[in-house]
Amino acid sequence: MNLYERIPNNVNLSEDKRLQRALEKWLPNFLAWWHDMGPEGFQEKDVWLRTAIDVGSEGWAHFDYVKMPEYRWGIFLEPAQPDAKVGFGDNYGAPAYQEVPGEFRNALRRIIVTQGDTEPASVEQQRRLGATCPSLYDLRNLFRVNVEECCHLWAMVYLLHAYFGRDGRDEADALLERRSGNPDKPRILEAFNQPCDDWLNFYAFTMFTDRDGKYQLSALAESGFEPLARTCKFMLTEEAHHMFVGDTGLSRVVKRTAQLMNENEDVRKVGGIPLDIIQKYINFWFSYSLDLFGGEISSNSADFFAAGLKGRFKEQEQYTDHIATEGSFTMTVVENGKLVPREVPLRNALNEVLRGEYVKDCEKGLARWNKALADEGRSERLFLPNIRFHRHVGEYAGHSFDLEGNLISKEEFAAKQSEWLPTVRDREYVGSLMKPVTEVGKIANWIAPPTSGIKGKPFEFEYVRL
Ligand code: BYC
Repeated sequence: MNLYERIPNNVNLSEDKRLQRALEKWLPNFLAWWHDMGPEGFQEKDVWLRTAIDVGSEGWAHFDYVKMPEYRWGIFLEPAQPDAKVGFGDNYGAPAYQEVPGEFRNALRRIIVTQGDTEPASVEQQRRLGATCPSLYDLRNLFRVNVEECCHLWAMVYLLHAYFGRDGRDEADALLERRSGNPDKPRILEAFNQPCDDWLNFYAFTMFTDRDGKYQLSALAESGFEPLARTCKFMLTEEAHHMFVGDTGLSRVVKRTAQLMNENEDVRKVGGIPLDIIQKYINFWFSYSLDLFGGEISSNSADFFAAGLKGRFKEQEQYTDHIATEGSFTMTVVENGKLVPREVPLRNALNEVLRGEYVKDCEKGLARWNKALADEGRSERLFLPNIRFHRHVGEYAGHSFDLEGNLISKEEFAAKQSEWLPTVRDREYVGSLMKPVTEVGKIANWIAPPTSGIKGKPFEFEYVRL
């Protein structure tokens, strides 16, 4: 198999025999996984996708009809910076690591495996959504997200194959063996084991969970391990579209709900998604996505920073002190049944620092959706729950909080849960609206059309040829 000719790349694959051999073994397993766990149906259909054929802006923004199994998954790294340095931590200013430093090998592999695991997990979560698409435009966006997540999987597999030898190859195989939501072999992070089986879930997932991706990748794009930094910089260019799908998708749902409420206050009677259900989906995905940043107080985050492996969001742009041994961070913790402030050495609080950046970004989305409500003349507003609400990882896990972040009893939480988080009936109602609309230019009743199409094409374009 002349493999490297089929794989667009800028990592000299044609000259790297060892990498070629590793990929030759992995590629058929990947295609088998895609066949079993990738999007259900539509595999033989032409989808108007963007295929990266080169890192230059011309090359990675190439749009055309492609059948998904023929999509040219590639391996791209941002061009190397001459004289790159470790940008933070104990080795600040030393030459960037071009190979894996022995003492950080396990930590680095763990970060790469965790990142890599999320990519196929999300495709597994979304695999049945095609059957209920609200429009061809949305169907195409779903498939673009799916194939690009696989590019990100490839990127992590490249790092494992190229830099970690035997155990890297084993980890790359395991990325195709775990399964989202499978109790015997679950995905590593919990948000990636949650069902994402209707389009409201999909928009909330791409808004909130993909946005965690933006912050994690940004932190890794600062890494002193240069191949990782360069890979993540390239991946970030694709992440923006995924968040766009979620942010504008939710905005369109909110807009349509507001329009339908203006017709009939009980939107269920006119086939809309009630605002209280939208709020519950926000509460669910925001809280699960907050967990993805890890514990508030974390020795792992301190070790990753000290080693120069994982920085802060925009480490170079936003900070002047790249050592961070001096400062402290005050956070709220639970002590003897009360919320109290605790001062934590800055390096141990870096998960929380990154989470804070993420929350600020999410708030901008909420402002946009509330503007959509205001534009339709509605006075109702959506909001983000407090960061302590419904957490399963870190300081707040094991305690119960209301939406404002007040500590409450388990019993109080249980009594209120159905008002705060999607119930089976809510999910069934949303599910009942999910009927496929596949006629060119048509859209489901529960969502507004987008304000424009993709890459200069109108909404009324045959984004998927059925
Ligand atoms: N679920 O010190 P701690 C994306 C574990 S999304 C389950 O608090 P740390 C995408 C942790 O493993 C971005 N377990 O946390 C989005 C540790 O276990 P051990 C993905 C969890 O390590 C949409 C223990 O708890 N990228 O790209 O500082 C579609 C204590 O750990 C969870 C990354 O995550 C959880 N949520 O931070 C497609 C970047 N959280 O060692 C793609 C790489 C923590 O005690 N990952 N644990 O057994 C990391 O940098 C870190 O591993 C984490 C955790 C930020 C995830």
